[in-house]
Amino acid sequence: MGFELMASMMCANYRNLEKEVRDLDEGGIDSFHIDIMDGRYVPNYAMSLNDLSCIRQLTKKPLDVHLMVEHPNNTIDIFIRNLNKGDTIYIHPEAEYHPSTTLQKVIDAELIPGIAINPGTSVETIYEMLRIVKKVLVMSVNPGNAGQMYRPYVGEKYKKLLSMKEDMDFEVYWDGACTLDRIQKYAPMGVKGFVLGTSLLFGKGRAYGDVLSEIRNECK
Ligand code: S6P
Ligand code: MG
Repeated sequence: MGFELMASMMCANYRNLEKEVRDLDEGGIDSFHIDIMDGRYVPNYAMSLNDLSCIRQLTKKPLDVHLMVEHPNNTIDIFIRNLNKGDTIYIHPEAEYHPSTTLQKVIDAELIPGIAINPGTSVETIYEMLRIVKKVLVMSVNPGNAGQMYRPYVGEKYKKLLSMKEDMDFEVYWDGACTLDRIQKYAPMGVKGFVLGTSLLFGKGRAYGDVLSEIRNECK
């Protein structure tokens, strides 16, 4: 079963970020998930542009940038300049007046365009954008923090999006409270990738490579 595992870097040990990136890279992570917040769209500040740029230099693997900011159109160029072709930028469509304009900038820069949708955002409200984006990051927790409570009602939204992805040409990704049993349930249904945070990967006192191998073995 082919699915991707992404590391939520806001959960990493910042006392030695370089070692964290190298351990994850060598341990077999597929990409690095970078949560950028502005203290307005969500009530928190997580990673900075400097963190992003540092990680971009430390690994050849793709970055997955999740912008939880108001009006991403105002600052998206800065992020684009610090990324490589093949990296992804997700915006939250309700955070911008004309999200399709912002997504077009991502497409024009030959990055991968994505939208992130909150537990309370319905598929109907983002329907047209599904034709523009390549990735849909479904939040299964309310955005802004790691270690948040899983919102079980998102299960129906995953099913709905999975039933539309072939026709509309996008993939579905999971962000928030990702546990082994949820990968075991949703990867066979077609969820393409999972963001791993405190629920499964970080702060466990275990080598990242061991955890990642175990997930892949248990979800064959
Ligand atoms: C939340 C953020 C996420 C979390 C990640 C944490 O606003 O977008 O990427 O960092 O999901 O995972 P966990 O397992 O601690 O919920
Ligand atoms: Mg995220």
